Amino acid sequence: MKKILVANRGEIAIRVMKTAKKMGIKTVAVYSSADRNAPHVKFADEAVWIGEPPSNQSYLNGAKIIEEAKRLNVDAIHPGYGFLSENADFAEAVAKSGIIFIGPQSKAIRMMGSKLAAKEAVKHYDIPMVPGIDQAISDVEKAKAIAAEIGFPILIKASAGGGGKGMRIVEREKDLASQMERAISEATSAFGDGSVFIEKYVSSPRHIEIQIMADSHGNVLYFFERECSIQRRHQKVVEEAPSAILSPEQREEMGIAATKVARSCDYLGAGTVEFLMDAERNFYFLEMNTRLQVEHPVTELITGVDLVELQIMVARGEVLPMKQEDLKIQGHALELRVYAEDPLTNFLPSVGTLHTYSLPTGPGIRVDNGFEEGMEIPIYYDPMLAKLITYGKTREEALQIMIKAIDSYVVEGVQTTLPFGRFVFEHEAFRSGDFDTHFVKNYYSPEILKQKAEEEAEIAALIALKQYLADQKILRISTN
Ligand code: MV4
Repeated sequence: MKKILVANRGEIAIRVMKTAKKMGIKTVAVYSSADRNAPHVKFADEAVWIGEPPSNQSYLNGAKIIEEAKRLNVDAIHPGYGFLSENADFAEAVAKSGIIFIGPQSKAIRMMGSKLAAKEAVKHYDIPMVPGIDQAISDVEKAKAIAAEIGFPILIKASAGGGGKGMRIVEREKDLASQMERAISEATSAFGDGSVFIEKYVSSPRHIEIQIMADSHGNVLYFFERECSIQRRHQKVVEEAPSAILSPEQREEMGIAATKVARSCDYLGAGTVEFLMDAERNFYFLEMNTRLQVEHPVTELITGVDLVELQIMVARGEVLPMKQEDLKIQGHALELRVYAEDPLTNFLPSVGTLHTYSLPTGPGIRVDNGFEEGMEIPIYYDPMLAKLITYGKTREEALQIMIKAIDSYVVEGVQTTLPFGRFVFEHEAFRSGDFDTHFVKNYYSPEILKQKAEEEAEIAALIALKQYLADQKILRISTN
């Protein structure tokens, strides 16, 4: 493998290229007209224009990307996350064109992309699942019977959905018919597939996911968990590894369950198996994400592995270079997603130019960044600027480093989620580890941040006044 094309942009494109360079592999960037001068383009050995700014004319145009890859004699394509990363047709087209897709086979992507097919696949592997059904349902009377059996509240989910799209909570039987009708029509228009199914609704879950890696020789390893419960509207904001609440026994149990999910679909490469954990700490398989995830760095920091390097190795057909017993958790890592969004206006995208953009540095700080000072933030794509990741020997140390790093991360020109991150990391519920997926809804309001900003401004004013008065004294003494 001499040359890799990265079919993505921003921080993840740079992240992948860094490892390729380290391995002596040449890199090709792709870019839209909005990204001509973007850092990922400058970072690559070669760069190729693939279309107009809207994603469907550029970063989602698989045919164009494959055409350019062939023209440039590329050996492999890394899809990053988002865009084409979980598009089974793209993975298949890449393979058909004689280029290595750095990821699982299209069959595994397709299977795990359907929640019902995934349930079917793992059925015989003894994986804990939320009580519910594993068949599409459209008959309301049947649905009522099932709901009565598992007990309200129930959750209607779209088989083709993901990230919370097409989900509906039903509290009572009288709402079931109308909610089911809506769920089916929503799923049909959003995914072109109206299949829905029913699960018991787990009311205050934690979201804990396991990183796995599989080679083509039958080896599947787990790289422990990431806790991703701090999210808003299915958008993760803060992640950490390890989870503050898992016991070593449960960690192993979930790890083994995750490797079984990977085996159930003949998985290859990096994948993430998502679990829900209820208040009694029972865990249930939710779905599998067949890509390298945004939050993979926290796993890299606590295990000392380069997940992209492993992806490339197994894509080349090599055997995973370690055994499960070689993997140990060391220390604690936290990640904050830095979005150009305004936490004071319900996280509206904050468009504009990065007049000042200065990243924190120092021991225990890693910033996976895709932007630079002076750049305008394109409106066409996800507004994530960077990921601020900190590492410490303990959770407490990682937290202290994180708060300092947030304070020395300087962004002027746009609003970001940095102050929101500070709010999370300073919150007692987060610090104690006692939180669930409702953290943001339960504890956050813009007023809290506003109040904090005012208090800080007041303190700053008092310090300035004190200094002024002190200076006056000195001046008087020296001029007398
Ligand atoms: C659930 C659930 C409660 N009960 N399933 C959200 C996205 C998708 N991956 C599945 N999700 C959920 N499934 C049952 N049976 C609650 C969620 C959920 C959630 C899960 C993980 C992280 C954040 C979440 C926020 C709201 C709902």
